[in-house]
Amino acid sequence: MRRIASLVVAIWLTAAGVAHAEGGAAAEGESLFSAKCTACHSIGGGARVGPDLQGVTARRSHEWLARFIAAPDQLIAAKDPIVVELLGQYNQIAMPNLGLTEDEVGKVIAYLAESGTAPPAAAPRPAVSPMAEPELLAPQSTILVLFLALTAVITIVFAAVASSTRAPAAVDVERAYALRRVLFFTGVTVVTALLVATIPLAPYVTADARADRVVYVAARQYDFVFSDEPITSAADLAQVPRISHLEIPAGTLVEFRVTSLDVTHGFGLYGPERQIIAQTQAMPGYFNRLLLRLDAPAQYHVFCLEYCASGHHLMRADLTVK
Ligand code: HEC
Ligand SMILES: [Cu+2]
Repeated sequence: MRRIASLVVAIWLTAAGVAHAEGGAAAEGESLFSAKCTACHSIGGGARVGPDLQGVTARRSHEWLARFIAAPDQLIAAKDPIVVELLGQYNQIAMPNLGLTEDEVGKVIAYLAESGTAPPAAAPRPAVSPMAEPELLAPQSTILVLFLALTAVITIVFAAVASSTRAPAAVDVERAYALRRVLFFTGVTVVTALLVATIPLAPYVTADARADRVVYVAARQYDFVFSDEPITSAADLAQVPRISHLEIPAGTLVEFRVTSLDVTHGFGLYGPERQIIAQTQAMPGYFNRLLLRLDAPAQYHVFCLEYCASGHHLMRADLTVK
C-alpha cells in the first residue's frame, strides 16, 4: 500500500515537474514571440504581414512547424507545398529566417500551443494594393530641363574657349584682371542676395518653436509604432497605447520624437507623390526630434531609410493630413 502511495506521489511529482517546465518554456516562448514575431503575426488578432497564428499547432504538425520556424528560407527554397500556398495568400512575402536555435523554436511552439487552438479569428488580410507609379512632379521636371539647358550652355562656352586657344593671341593682362575682379564681385553679390532672399523659405523651424502635437515613433524590425507617449522598450509596447492611424490637421506644427527598439532604422517621411519631405535616424537609446509643418492635406508615408535586415522593405507606416 505504502509502495503504491509513494509511486503515485512520484508520478505526480514528475508530472508536476514536466508541467512546470512546459509552463516555463511557454513563458520564455512568449517573450521570444513578442520580440521577434509580433511585427508580422498576431495570435487571435487577425492576419498582419503573416497569418494569424491562433490554432496553428492544430493545423500544422509539430515537425513541420519546427522546420519552418527554424529555417523558413529552406522550406521556401524547397517549394514546400504548404509554404507555396501561404506565399500565394500573403503577397509572396517570404518570412525571414530569424536565426532561432532549436531550443528557442521549441519554446515558441510551446507558447503557440498554449495560446489557444481555436481556429483563427479573421481571414487573411486582402492583398495590399501596390502603390501607383508616382508622376514626375512639375517642379522636378522644370529643374531637370533647366539643368540640361545650363549644362548645354556651359559645354558650348567651354568648347568655344578651347577652340579659341588654337592660335596664339596677345592678351592684355591688365584688362583681363580688371574683368576678373568685376566678375568676382558680381558673383559674390548675386550669391549672397539669393541666399538672404531664400533662407526664410527653408523648411527649418526655429529652435524655440513649440510643437502643437508631439508624436512618439518607435521603429523596430519591421514596423513603426506611433504613440502619444514614449516607447523605449519592447515591454512598453504592451503597455503604452498606440495610435492605430495617425491623423493630423493640416498646418499643425508636428514634432516626431523618433527612437528605435532594436537596430538603427531610418524614419523617412514621404509626401503623396512619394517625394521625400523630411527624415531622421531612428537609433536605439536616442530620441531624434523632427519638427515640421505639414500643410497639404493628403496621405503621407513613412519608409525605413536604413537597411535593417531582411524585412526592411516591409517597414511602412501611413499618416493622413486632413
Ligand atoms: C517579417 C515578417 C515575419 C516575421 C518577423 C515572422 N513571420 Fe512568420 N510568417 C510571415 C509570412 C509572410 C508568413 C506566410 C508564409 C510565407 O509567405 O513565408 C509566415 C508564416 C508563418 C507560419 C505558418 C503559418 C501557417 O498558417 O501555417 C508560422 C508558424 C510562423 N510564420 C511563425 C513565426 C514565428 C514563430 C515568428 C517569430 C519567431 C515569425 N513567424 C516571424 C512573416 C513573418
Ligand atoms: Cu530598414
